[in-house]
Order: sequence, then C-alpha cells, then structure tokens
Amino acid sequence: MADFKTKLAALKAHHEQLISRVNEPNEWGNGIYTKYKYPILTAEHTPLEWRYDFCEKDNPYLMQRIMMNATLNSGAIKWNGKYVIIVRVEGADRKSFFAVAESPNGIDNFRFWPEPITMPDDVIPATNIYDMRITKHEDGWVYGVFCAERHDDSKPGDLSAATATAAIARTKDLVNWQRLPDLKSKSQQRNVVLHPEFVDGKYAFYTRPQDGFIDTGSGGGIGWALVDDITNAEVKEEKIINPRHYHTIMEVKNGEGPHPIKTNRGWLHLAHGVRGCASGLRYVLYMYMTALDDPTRVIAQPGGYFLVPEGWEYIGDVMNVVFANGWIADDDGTVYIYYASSDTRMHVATSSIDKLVDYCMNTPEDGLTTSASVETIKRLIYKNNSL
Ligand code: M1P
Repeated sequence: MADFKTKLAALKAHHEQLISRVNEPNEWGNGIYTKYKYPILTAEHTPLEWRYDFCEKDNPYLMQRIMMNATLNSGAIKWNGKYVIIVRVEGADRKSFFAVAESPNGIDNFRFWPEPITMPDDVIPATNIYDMRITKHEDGWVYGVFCAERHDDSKPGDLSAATATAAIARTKDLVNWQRLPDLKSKSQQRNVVLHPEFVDGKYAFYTRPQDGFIDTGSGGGIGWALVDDITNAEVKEEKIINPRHYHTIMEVKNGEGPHPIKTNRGWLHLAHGVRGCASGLRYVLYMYMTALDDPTRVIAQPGGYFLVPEGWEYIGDVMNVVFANGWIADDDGTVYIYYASSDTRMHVATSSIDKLVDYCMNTPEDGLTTSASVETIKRLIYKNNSL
C-alpha cells in the first residue's frame, strides 16, 4: 500500500490535473451562445487545504475532514485583468459561504483564492448566506448584495420556516468586506441586485418581493426601488417592472440575475423564470432589455427561455435548475455568462453583446396563447419561403 506521502502527492497531482483541464466549446448549439464541455467549477475544485488534514499523525488514512457539496450561483467581475467569480460554495453541512475564484481566460483554469471570504455579520447574524450579485458602482465601491437566511422565529415549532432578506456588503479589494445593514423591506426579499449607476441621484435596486421564504405569493415579479442612503437602505416604494405571467416560463416566480449590461441599444438583462410541473419546479434563464434613459421601461422581451439545463445539467442537488447571478462583458464585446446547473456546479456560456442585443430585439415575444405561437411560426415560414 502506498505510503502517506505518495498518496498525498497523487491526490495533489489529480487535483491539479482537474483544475488545469482545458475547456472545449460544444460544437452545435443555438447560435446565440456557446456552451462548454466541462463545468468550470465543481465541489472537487475547492482547494485540498480546505478539505484534508495533511498531517499524517492526525489523518493517517488521508480522508476528507470537511466535505464540500457544491459550487453554484456565482457573482462575476473582471478584476485586474482576470475573470473573477464569487462562488457560493456549499459544505456538506448545508452552509453556504463565499469564495473567490479566478481564471486567466474566463472559460477554464479557475483557481480559488486561498481562503473563503470572511463576511461580517449584520446585527442579527444569519444562519446562511448565498447568491451574491456584484456591482461595481459609480460611487467607487464594489458591492455584494446577497440573501441572508434566518430561522423564522414566529414559527417556533417549524424547523424549516425561514426568512429571506437582502444583505449588503462592500469592498475595495474583494478580500475585506464592510457589511452594511440589510435592506429594509415590507416583504421578504431574495434576488436583489444593485444597479451600477445612480438614478435620479439615488441608489437603484432590482428587487423580488415575496410573501414567504419559497412562495413569492402576491409578489408580482422583478421589482425596482430607489434608495437614498446605501448605508441604511430601505425600500419605501417598489414597482414591478418585469411581471410574471400565466402559462409562461415565469409563471411561478422570476428574479433578476446579475446587474444589467449597458449597451448603446439599452440595458441587457439576464433573469431566471420558474414554472411548476409534475417533477417539481423548473428554473430556466431568460432575457429582456430596458431603455437606456429609463432602466425600468422594458423595450424588448424575447418569448420563452434563453438557456435551460441540458443533458447532465438536469441532474444534481435540486434537479431541473439553471441559475445565473454573474456575467462579464469584456472590452471586445464578448460576454461570459456564468450559470449553475441543478444547484451543484458552475458552467460558462459565451456570447457577445451584439448577438445578445440581436437576440432580444429580434426574437418574437410570447403571444401568450397557442394560436399566437402558431401564427408567429407561420410568419417565419412564409418569410423563408418567399426568399
Ligand atoms: O433551487 C433553485 C434556486 O432557488 C432559489 O431561487 P428563487 O428565490 O428564485 O426561488 C434560490 O435559493 C437559489 O439559490 C436556488 O438556486
């Protein structure tokens, strides 16, 4: 049997091989974006130092002492020339935490920074934090807005009763974070995102009001709220800018993804939509655009989904889910869309600003009935036949 040192060396070599694996674009897709053969991060990519005790005396069998369960819903930012994602890492204990991983090219060779982020607590500590949206705001700070989950103490007998609140923190270096008070709101909130620019001199948030921890209930969709003071942020007025609809991909709920990308045709938005079916909730990604002079006015809403789980992306901790809260628009117009499949692993899909604007502007809207969908298809057929 191999001795401890040999086993440790083999483990490290295997891990390095995984991390440095070159990704390959999938050959056939929809022409809108390119998916890739390998996920960019899995639980196995987390540093060995986080999981193994390398001391032979204390860990003679070289077993994992702390297991990692998943790497999922990650915020993203271009940082010092690197493609950086702030990953939601979930341990075997079901607690999520944030950790930074960077890549030289955005599609492979993602490496975690040595330690997870130490996120300061708000006045009432959260049990779990997750799904950070990163915004480099024009005020000079980099903000992280994420969900803080706490037990719902108004239901003492129910151990799965929880509340969701939008937590806010800011940083200048992605290492040291200053926690600001959680966003005050009449309803519970998840999927809250800070817009990168001031609007009417105020901070602007995309919100997702919800009656309960899971059910959005009367919360009608993606909302919008202006806030005077980010250090004491409060939703006083909230309007729904992207509502849910019966018999669509966002019948049950929806939520803003990362903050929108500014283009010369308008703001490009990426969001998730959820519908219910016999196998549970199905989470897909969709897009929409809003006006440059008014980020709340929808100017394009392509019908249906943009990106869905395919093949083994269907399988994982929470099946039939894709979720995105990070993307990077590069100077050359390339867009790196970071998405998680089935709450388990991280992937990238690449496109361009031009293609995404074209997709939004020229994909027919959902006519909301079968007859309308058939008419839309027939119009395309007649057009093609007339060429
Ligand atoms: O499990 C799927 C997703 O469920 C939640 O999203 P939403 O608030 O829209 O229901 C989030 O907890 C998200 O983290 C998770 O991926």
